Formats: sequence, structure tokens, C-alpha cells
Amino acid sequence: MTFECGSDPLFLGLDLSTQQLKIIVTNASLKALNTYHVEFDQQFKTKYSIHKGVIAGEDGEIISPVHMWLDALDHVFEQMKKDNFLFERVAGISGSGMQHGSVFWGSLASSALSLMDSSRPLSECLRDAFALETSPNWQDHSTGAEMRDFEKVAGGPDGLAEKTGSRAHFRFTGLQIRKLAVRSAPETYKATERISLVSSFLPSVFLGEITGIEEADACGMNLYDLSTRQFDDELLAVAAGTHPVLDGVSESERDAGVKELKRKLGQIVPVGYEALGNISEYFCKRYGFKQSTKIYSFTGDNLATIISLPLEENDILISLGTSTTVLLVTEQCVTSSQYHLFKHPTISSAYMGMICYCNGSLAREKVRDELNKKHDCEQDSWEKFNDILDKSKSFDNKLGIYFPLGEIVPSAPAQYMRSAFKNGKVETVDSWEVEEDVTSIVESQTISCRMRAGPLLCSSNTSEAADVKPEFKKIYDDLHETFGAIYTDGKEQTAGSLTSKPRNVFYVGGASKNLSIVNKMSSIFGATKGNYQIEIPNACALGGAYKASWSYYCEEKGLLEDYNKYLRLYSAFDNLEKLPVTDNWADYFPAMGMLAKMESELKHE
Ligand code: ADP
Ligand code: XUL
Repeated sequence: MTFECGSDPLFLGLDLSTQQLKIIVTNASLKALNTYHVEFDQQFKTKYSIHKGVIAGEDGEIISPVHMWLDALDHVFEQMKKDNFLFERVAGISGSGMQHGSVFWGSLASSALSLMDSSRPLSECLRDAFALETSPNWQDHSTGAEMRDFEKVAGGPDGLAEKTGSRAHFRFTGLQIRKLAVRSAPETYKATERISLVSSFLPSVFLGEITGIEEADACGMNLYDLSTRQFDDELLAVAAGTHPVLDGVSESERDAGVKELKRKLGQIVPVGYEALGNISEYFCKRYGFKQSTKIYSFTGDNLATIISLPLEENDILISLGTSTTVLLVTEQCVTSSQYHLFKHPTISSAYMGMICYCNGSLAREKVRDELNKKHDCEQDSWEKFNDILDKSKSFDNKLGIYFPLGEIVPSAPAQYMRSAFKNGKVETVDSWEVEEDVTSIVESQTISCRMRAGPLLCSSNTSEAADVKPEFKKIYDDLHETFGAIYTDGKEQTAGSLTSKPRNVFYVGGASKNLSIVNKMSSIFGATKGNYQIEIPNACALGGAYKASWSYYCEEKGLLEDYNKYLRLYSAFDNLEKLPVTDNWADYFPAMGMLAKMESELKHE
């Protein structure tokens, strides 16, 4: 084990994800000292009949066994014990759980949790604690009927997004609750004493009592109202299966249903540093934690990712993995049915915007493969692709849309579209050389992010053309004159949203290693401060450990320290190297007009 001697406090950050449980250990200087993990398929495949951590059922149902997570927790702690891990030095624990997943506790849960016998494994102690032994997983697609119900009641996708931060999604917890209550197992719903998210399940186990749902992660339920910061009664009625219009019940049945679901969900745990309580005796006796070990609220995995860095307002983190995920910190409560808005997990006034695209790396790989075939290059090489990209300096009035898979944003089936801007008009082009596709795919993917991030950036407050910063006035006026009003996802872009710029952009994930792609993207985004290519191994677990450490610090000092300021007390973040980027932001104004026009012409099923 690699721990220095002494009695400095240690912090644990857990990450309970689809395929594994990971624990990272940090010290009070935010140094990651060690990680431990268990892969579910490696350890529990036969016991729980899982494949890639889940069980696929009928009609798109995807579930995870809850007992497996308890086994996983014991397994990792046993591993740590064998490694002579100093459990007694742990001062605080926090972490993350995959978003949207829920746990349905039964009537025996509270007593089982409070009476856990440290000589027996967790799963045995909590054998009778669940009304449902499986948890709906975020990959589930079985709630089509519920999706329609939620949007019907909330005034369509935009109405629901305006209230809760997201339109209805199969995986969102409110829909999963309604499915259980109305369709799949009403008896189980009735027998459910409490409902946790994955992120509130783990701290409940640590505390030995059921804790409430953490506020930022609550935004992934389609039940939480961003403006009141509470669950919304009407949406609760839908989830409980007691909505007068949908379910034909009386007002009093509705009220009883809402009250009952509120009780099952418990109080929301607001964004903050206060401990939920101390670790339960079970863990002290079984593993040697000290009784004063604090348990802090856990949050969702994407939310934990953004707190693994001191991201400030207008900073963007782009994950260029198989898919592309854009995470953005903002104070603007600007919702859209095309992305998600969550409360920020450590900054009470802020939000996290999340845009998920299906067509990221795989779409670029298709272009690369075709290019390499044409030029007889090695199949997996990015050399030729990068060479072309590096040579393209500014926008050449050609743009493509590359959706080999159906896309989430904008919502559209698989298709391709190529267009050129000529004589003041956007004209469809049947085909062009694959070399054109290289620049075009990176440009259009970036412009899509830029247009959707725009309204969330703070300078987007400017709604009148007259208020646009003088240096941007001419390009904005030209854009407006050529393309007229520009709409993205049904909403008109304002002068401010079109001319806003991010502060920093951080690139992570597989394709972020490709500096040609990253440089091109950066030149289009026009970040005012810097662009960075970074690697954050175990980001969700690390974010959890940092949250524990920050919370502990605030509690010790008895004051709320700004989260990012706290992270910066430790200089690790100041060594990031800026990418040398040529800013071509202004050149890409016509590309925004073009993309908006092209998206309006996409085929729909
Ligand atoms: P995941 O999203 O599954 O966690 P990664 O973050 O590892 O995966 O990203 C995988 C993707 O990264 C692959 O689809 C691949 O196309 C892309 N990738 C990896 N290296 C490069 C590179 N040098 N240039 C462009 N794309 C790359
Ligand atoms: C986010 C989502 C996934 C899960 C699992 O909305 O469904 O990212 O959080 O990682």
C-alpha cells in the first residue's frame, strides 16, 4: 500500500457504475493515493446472470441486481483489507452512482439497515430489505407509454423540460416509477417503503438508514421542479399512477397518491457540504472505520465528473468517447428539450448542462476509413485525416450532417446531408470527395455543440441585437441579414446566444488524444481563456472523493468555502498546459446559419 505514515485524514470516492464499483482514495491535499475496483461480470456473472453488468428483459427492459452491488461493496472492502488499507484514517466518504437508476426498499428495510450484523456480508444482512431486488438501469427502453403520459401532462417535451430540465426519457426515474405503479407490478409499488436513486442507495447503506435523494441527481427523474427546488405535485401524481386525467382517479385519490409517493421519496438533500451522518457500526466493526467517519451525499456520475475539476461558469468539458457528451457549468437556467439541465452538485446557484450526441467518434471513423481506403493508407491510421484537417484553415462554405446512427440532438433517424452555401443560399449537394467530409464532419459536430451551448453561456443574456458587443456587431448583423432568424431545436437564437463564447474548453476521452481534431474544434469554439486536452482517470470516483474532502473541510472550518477555490488550494490544476489554438470563431458564423437551415430539412420517421 502506498500511504504515507501519519494521521492525515483520507477520503473515499466511490463510483457505482453499470459494469463496476470503483473506490478511489485521496488525502487532504486532493492527491489520489490508490484505487480499488471490482468488475461485475468478472466476479458475479454466474451468480446474478448478468451480461455487462445488467440483465436484459422483454420490451427493452434493462435491470441491475441490487444485491450484486452489496456484494461488490463487500468485495472491494475485503480487497482493501487484504491490502492493509487504513480504514481508521478515513474521515469522509462520498461518491457517485449511475444516473436515473432506482432502488425500491421494502417494509423491512429500516430495521434491516439498523440491525446489520458485522459478522455477516451486507447482502445477507439486507436480504429482506427490498421490495424489488432489481434496479431499472439507465439503458432501459421499456417506458414508451410513460414517456407519452409525462409529456402529455406537462405540455409536451418543451413544457416538461422547462419545469424539470429535461424532456421525458425512457430512463428517467419518474417514468420507471409509473411503469411499476401502473403497469408492471402495482403490488410491488404498494409494498415499497422508500425509493432511492443509485446515488442515495450507497450512502443509505453506509449510514444504516435511508437517506433522501440528492438534489442535483434528483434532476434526472422528470419529477423535480428547477424553480421551486422541490418535487412537483402534478408530476408526482403521474409517477404514482394517480393522475385524474391519465388514471381516471378522484382529486382525493390523487392527493393520497402524491402524499404517499412523497413519503417514499423522502426529503430532497439540498446541494451543500453538510454530512448526512456518521458511518454505521457495521462498517466500523467489520472493516475498522472509526465511528466519526462522515458520510456525505453522493451524486450522479456525470455530475461527479464536473466536480473532478475546478470548472467555473461558462467552462465546458467535452468527452470525445464513442459518443460525444458536453458538460457545461452555467448560472443560466435555460432549458431545452434537446439537452439536460441539472443543479450543480456543489455550487448551489449553478447548473450543469449536458448534451449527449450518439454520432461522435464512430461517425468520424467512418469518414476516416473511407479516406484511408481511397488513398491506400493503413485502415486505423488518423494520419491522412489529420493532415487534411490541419491544412483546412477556415470555413469554406460547405457543411455536412453525418448521422450513421439515429441522433439524439437533433432528434433524427440515421441519415447524411451535404450542403454548400452559394449566392446567399444553402443548396444540397448530392456528393463530394471524401476529403471534404473530413473537415466538414468535425466542423458540423462542433457547430452543433456551439449553437446548443450558446444559450447556456452567460453572455447569452443579451437578447437585443443592439446590445451585442461592438466587436461582434458586424458579424452578427451579416448573419442576420443572410439567414434571418436562426432557430435551434424550435427556439429562436438570440443575438447574445449566437455571439457568446465559452471561457475554457476541456477535452477528455478517446478522440481528445487527436490534437488535429481538438485544435479544429477549439478554433471554432473560440474559448476566451483556454483550451486543454486532459486526462482524468476515474473522474466520477475522483469527483466523489473531492466532494467528501471539501465537505469535511467546510464542516471543520464551519463555513462554506467556494468549491473551486477549495480545489485550487492544491496547485495540481494550475499546471494544465494550454493548447496553441488559432481562433477562427468569427469565420464560422455562416456555418451556424447553414447548420440551422440544414437541420430544419432533416428527414424524420
Ligand atoms: P468510451 O466512450 O467507450 O469510453 P473512449 O473514450 O476510449 O471510449 O473513446 C473511444 C473512441 O475514441 C473510439 O471510437 C475512437 O474512434 C476514438 N479515438 C481514439 N483514439 C483516437 C485518435 N487518435 N483520433 C481520433 N479518434 C480516436
Ligand atoms: C446520463 C446517463 C448515463 C448514466 C450512466 O443521463 O443516463 O450517463 O448516468 O453513466
